[in-house]
Amino acid sequence: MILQATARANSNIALIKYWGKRDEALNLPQNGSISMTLDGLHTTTTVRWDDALPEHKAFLDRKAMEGSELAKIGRFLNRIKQMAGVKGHAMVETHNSFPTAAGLASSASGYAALALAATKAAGLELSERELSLLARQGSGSASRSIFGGFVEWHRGEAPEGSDSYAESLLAPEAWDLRMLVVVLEDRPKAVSSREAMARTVATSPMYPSWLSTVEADLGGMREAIANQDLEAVGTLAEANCLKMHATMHTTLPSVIYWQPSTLALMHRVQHLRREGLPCFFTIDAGPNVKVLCRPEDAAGLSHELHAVPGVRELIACSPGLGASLL
Ligand code: 2P0
Repeated sequence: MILQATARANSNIALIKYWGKRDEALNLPQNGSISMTLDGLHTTTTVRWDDALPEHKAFLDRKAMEGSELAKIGRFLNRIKQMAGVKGHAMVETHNSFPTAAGLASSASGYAALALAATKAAGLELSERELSLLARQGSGSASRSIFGGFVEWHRGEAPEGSDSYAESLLAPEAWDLRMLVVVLEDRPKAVSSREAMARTVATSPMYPSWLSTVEADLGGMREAIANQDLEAVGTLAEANCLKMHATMHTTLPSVIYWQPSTLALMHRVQHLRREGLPCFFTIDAGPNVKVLCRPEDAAGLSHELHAVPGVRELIACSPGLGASLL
């Protein structure tokens, strides 16, 4: 018997970051996080469960996946196989709408699309909350990509993770703003975000400060999103991002994802803001910079940021939809 389904999920960018795990196997976070799901940066995944397949196979943009990446997908698929009681193995074909080499996070959209396609193909009808719990086990940030618009992933307390799932804070159509994803010239990441998080928790003297202030950041961000207040969202997001990077700059050995062009963009954004343009940056575990602004400022700001040396590509994203079947 052959069972097949296709799903699509958008990527997301955290405004209050997920940084540090309390359980590495279950991807349970040390702190809650809040994100915006991005329209236009998506992963489309088809899963086919096939009795005759002797092992799981996965292709990313037509290239066979192998090694630790395939093993990780295999563990995720085995969990679904067990839940659904399906026989055989899965054939996974996945495509990103953005170049994987651009250094944009694809694990969030990837595991959200995979969770939906693989469970649907296996005959399971999971709620959004159940999908979020499942996607989290593939990649923490994927728990948020199940939902559209503005999303909070709860830290939870339960040791087995049953209360660590994401929920919608504000629907994508409720508030129109832009996140400009500025892609910089890049080389392969020296340290994975997984490793950087673990190192931070283990060695950064700044990490306790991160944990002691993140609840206040989450509360402020919830309120700022409810009020649709760009100034408040942007100010908090920029400060939270800098605080996260301060924890990783102070690990042993330190992790510095910024390139000279990253810093140039940070200065440019702050300079434009001083001149009266409401724009705010956030940066994840890599050199690329994301800039929040009003829709009416997006074209002019894109033009300004493109002029910064080292900028390779700029993608303007609106709040996007949650994961869906195709
Ligand atoms: C985030 N990042 O909240 C934070 C901010 C990077 C910086 O989630 O190990 O791929 O798969 O749970 O979700 C990137 O880490 O990590 C991330 P795993 P993930 O978006």
